[in-house]
Amino acid sequence: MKKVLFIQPTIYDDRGRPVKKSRLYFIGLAYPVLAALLPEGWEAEICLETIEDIPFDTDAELIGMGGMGHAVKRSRDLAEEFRKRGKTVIMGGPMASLAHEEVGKFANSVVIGDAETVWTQVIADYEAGCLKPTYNEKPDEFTRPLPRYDLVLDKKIGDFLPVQAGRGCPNTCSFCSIYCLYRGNYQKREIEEVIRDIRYVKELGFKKFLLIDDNIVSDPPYLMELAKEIKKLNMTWMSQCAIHIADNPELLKTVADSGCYTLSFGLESITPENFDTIEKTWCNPDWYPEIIEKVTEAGIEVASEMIVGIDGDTIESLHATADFVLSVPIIAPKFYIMTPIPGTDYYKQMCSAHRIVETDLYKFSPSNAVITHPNMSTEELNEIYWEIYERVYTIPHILRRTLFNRRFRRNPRRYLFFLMLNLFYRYQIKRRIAPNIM
Ligand code: B12
Ligand code: SF4
Repeated sequence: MKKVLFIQPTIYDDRGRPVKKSRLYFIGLAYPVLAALLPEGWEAEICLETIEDIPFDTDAELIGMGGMGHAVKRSRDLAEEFRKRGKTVIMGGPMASLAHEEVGKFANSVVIGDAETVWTQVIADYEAGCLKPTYNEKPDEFTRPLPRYDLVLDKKIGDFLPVQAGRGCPNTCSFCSIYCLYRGNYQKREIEEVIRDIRYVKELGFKKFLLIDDNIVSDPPYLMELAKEIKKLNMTWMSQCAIHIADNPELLKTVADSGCYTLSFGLESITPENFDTIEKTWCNPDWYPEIIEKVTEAGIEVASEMIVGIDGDTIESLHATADFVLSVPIIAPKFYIMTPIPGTDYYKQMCSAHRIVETDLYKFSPSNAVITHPNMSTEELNEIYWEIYERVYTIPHILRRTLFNRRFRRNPRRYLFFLMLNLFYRYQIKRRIAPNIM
């Protein structure tokens, strides 16, 4: 048997050490899918570096790797080490796709975009000795076999598995990797196929799953039908979506009834003029308190993602952002410094405006300002980023969000989980690691 070793690399901390954890709650779906698509005669192994040592002396001949955002720096270092050892390294995933020229410098081959239709060709070309430097084929339809979850089941992962219904998003936010990869297209799988995967997750003994779609409300009638089918499986789930879901009370109720208990929203900012800058003009922050109230009242907790340092921000508006987050029932608020991800439209704009001050692409992290700002210096922006986090993650605020939450009695176990999550984020903030479950 020939073998591919898929590595989900970890990330470096601010002292350049690979971050290690005792448990990895979120696992990606790419490798269980790519393993399922391997032709006969090939076997696969998955290494989750955050919780496992890299088997450098592996008997695998192919190494398959991704790497998200600035975390691709770790993939580069691992790729170089494996190539010294005579292995062939294939890279893929969103970052490799958007920055394929850079990634191509250290990988033997880069798969740009979704790999379902091209992966068997990649393997065939490798076996024939004619691996191409890049592969780029857009699948017409979105279908795939059952993911090889069995390859991760004996690892220290969370109590849920990832499932995907659709990919891409109809919106066109200029800073977003998903817009720049899918250009406003939303591709969805047949509902029976998605339910087949969820049922399999249940058969494996899991009561929860993570719907890893970019925006589950991209096609509301589809989501309505999917949620009705999910309900029959009696499981709980979480996902991410645009705020539009709150405009449709029937859909919101159906999604909540189907077992959805957390949705993450890209709220981005409370400064209205910022939405023109990032081309997310359909968003109005004045609606946020009502939307958050509607979603939590439906029984779904709101997690939020916000950007710090869009052009319209001032030091005052950023402090007001922290006040806002503390004034509404958001269970897990997260912040990111405005970063032009290579390959995105926003990156191109920043390059043309000569506003990028950091030349090392691998330092484009969510806690490091890399572009000039009209109203503050990069140092001020970096400082205020951590100040906001410190203010939002004090022990009293964490307790208010979780244990003293008026919804606590509905499901104490759930809020104990959120308490642990908030404490974990606080622990990371104290160590100046941008909060993430990884
Ligand atoms: C789950 C998830 C996580 C999890 C698990 C991470 C992991 N290492 O797998 C956690 C929470 C830990 C995480 C962390 C981060 N993430 Co993340 N994450 C996701 C999410 C929601 C789903 C990933 C997934 O499983 N998708 C489903 C699979 C099937 O799709 P896929 O990964 O795209 O894979 C397909 C193709 O891309 C390709 N492919 C993918 N990998 C490979 C590898 C090879 C060898 C080949 C041939 C092909 C291939 O084939 C697959 C089938 O078509 C995506 C959003 C998204 N749409 O993907 C963001 C996303 C990938 N994350 C992102 C980012 C920025 C991060 C962080 C840097 C966040 C941060 N600021 O700290 C960290 C980095 C952590 C790390 N160690 O690398 C960005 C990446 C942007 C970019 N330009 O790279 C995304 C796109 C979110 C977004 N909208 O911006 N993430
Ligand atoms: S709504 Fe979210 S996923 Fe969709 S393009 Fe905008 S930022 Fe990206």
